[in-house]
Amino acid sequence: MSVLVPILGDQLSHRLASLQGCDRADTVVLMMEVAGEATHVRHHKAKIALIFSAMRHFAAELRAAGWRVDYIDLDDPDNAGSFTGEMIRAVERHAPHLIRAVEPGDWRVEQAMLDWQTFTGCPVEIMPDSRFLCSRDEFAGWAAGRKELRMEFFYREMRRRTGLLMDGKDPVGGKWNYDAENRSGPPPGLKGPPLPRFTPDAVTQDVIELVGTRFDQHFGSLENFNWPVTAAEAEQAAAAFLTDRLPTFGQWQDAMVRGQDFLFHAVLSPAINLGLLDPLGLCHRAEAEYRAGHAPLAAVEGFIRQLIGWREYIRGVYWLEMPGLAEDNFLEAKRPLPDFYWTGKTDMACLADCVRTTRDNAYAHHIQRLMVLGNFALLAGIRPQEVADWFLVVYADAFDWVELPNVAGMALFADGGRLASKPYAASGAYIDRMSNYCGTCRYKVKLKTGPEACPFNSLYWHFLDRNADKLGRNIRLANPYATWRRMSEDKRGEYLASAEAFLATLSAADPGWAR
Ligand code: FAD
Ligand code: DLZ
Ligand code: SF4
Repeated sequence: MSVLVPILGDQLSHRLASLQGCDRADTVVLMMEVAGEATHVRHHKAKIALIFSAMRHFAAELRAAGWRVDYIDLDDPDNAGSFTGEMIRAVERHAPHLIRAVEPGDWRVEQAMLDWQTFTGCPVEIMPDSRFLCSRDEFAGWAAGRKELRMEFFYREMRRRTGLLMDGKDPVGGKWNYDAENRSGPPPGLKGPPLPRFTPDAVTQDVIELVGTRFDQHFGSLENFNWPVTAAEAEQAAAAFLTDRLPTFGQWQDAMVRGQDFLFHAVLSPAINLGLLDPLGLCHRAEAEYRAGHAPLAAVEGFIRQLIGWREYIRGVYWLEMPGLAEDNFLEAKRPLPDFYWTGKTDMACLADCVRTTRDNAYAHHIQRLMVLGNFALLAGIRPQEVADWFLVVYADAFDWVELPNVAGMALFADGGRLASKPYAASGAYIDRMSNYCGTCRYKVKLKTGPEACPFNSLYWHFLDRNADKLGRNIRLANPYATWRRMSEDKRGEYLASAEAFLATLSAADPGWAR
């Protein structure tokens, strides 16, 4: 009689709840490379390579630590191609008395897990994922009775709970949030320090070859593969961030520079989401940098807010709002995703650069995702489900629990404002202020209408106008709506006609890129 412990590709932590208290002699750890996970949406090649390589390295570490690991390769001729199919086969091989799993990061996978007992005939225990600070139940308790879920209030509770950046009951420095100090546009020549290099070892090279062959039609490049694939490599990446980039992380957090793909960002989200890095440990180390005088408070608070605030909050929202969140479309957006999201072929320099870094690195930083790629989809009225598929495919850090609330809630307002108090809609002026994109663009950011004008400018007003019945009473949009109403009818007509003319030039993407 043994316990079967399945470990999924984003559960690669030695402290995983399901391993705790298990007797190594009596436990079989099951790890499964299954085509169904790579193709339910057609993930970026580098993301699949990262996950398979990290899984293979983690299996080797478990074996070295004395665990018995049953590892199913993608190329195994008997591979069933799905988690459930592999669970059935594993129960036949090992005849366990219990399957002990940790809740997955995807509602779809949890639905499958809930059926494992029926399909295998073996009892299934699903444990909370203790790698998060706030459990699903705790978040639901916090959210109960609140009409709007604001991250800021949740974050303060997390600060109190963890004691991070606290002086007794008060926040260090007297303020909870230093976001206002983290919004500088880039000066000419702004460059981030180089990222540490992780030369692919034999395991990673094998996986890169496998992915290049099996998933050659998927989006994205494998050429620049430079992700940490073990906890030790992730630790090197974290150490480099804390010394080289954290001190300036805050100031340039919202800046975008053409060709500068990482600037001062952590570039740690894939490692954190896979389980190779402990987010709370990172926060303590960031706080230590502040206390030692190596990094300013605004930068450290900003970083800690992302991890114990945004990351935990986003996960809570996902489980609270699923499965409805996946179908939400408050603004009734219907336009298909434009093909340039896949090809990068657009005259809009900002979008072209964001798609390029996405294709080359399976990475774009937060403001590129929110204020360029997301903002365009919001203003142009792209169907949220197509946008969410795109975001889930293209980023190495994208898992449903974190991608979907960020896309549907934060970027597209598809949840009608449960997550954000107003849509993150912006015209070209914002992108111009925060980037050096506009100088190289064939469109003119200062022009408001006409074929030479930046499309974001007319799309912004088109968005407000067509959604006036849904957004017109939002107090945070009172100023832009007042400005819109003050414009002459001719001016408004010019904006709307310009936007319509631009929208008519968009060609729809082949949906086969995503599914
Ligand atoms: P940094 O900017 O250096 O931030 C530090 C860490 O904070 C990140 O590593 C991440 O773990 C955490 N973090 C910051 N913001 C968020 C957030 N909004 N939600 C959750 N965690 C956050 N993040 C993902 O991990 N996976 C996704 O699929 C994803 N999709 C996104 C889609 C959209 C439309 C938007 C606007 C944001 C999305 N994010 C996603 C959040 C954020 O953009 C990424 O976490 C960040 O860009 C990762 O890069 P980094 O490690 O350099 O982060
Ligand atoms: C994303 C992904 C991919 C591409 N492949 C696998 C896999 O073969 N085996 C595995 O265990 N996990 C994989 N994953 C990650 C899962 O999709 C992820 O664990 C679930 O979506 C839950 O977050
Ligand atoms: Fe983007 Fe408009 Fe600037 Fe061109 S002018 S880079 S489209 S914001």
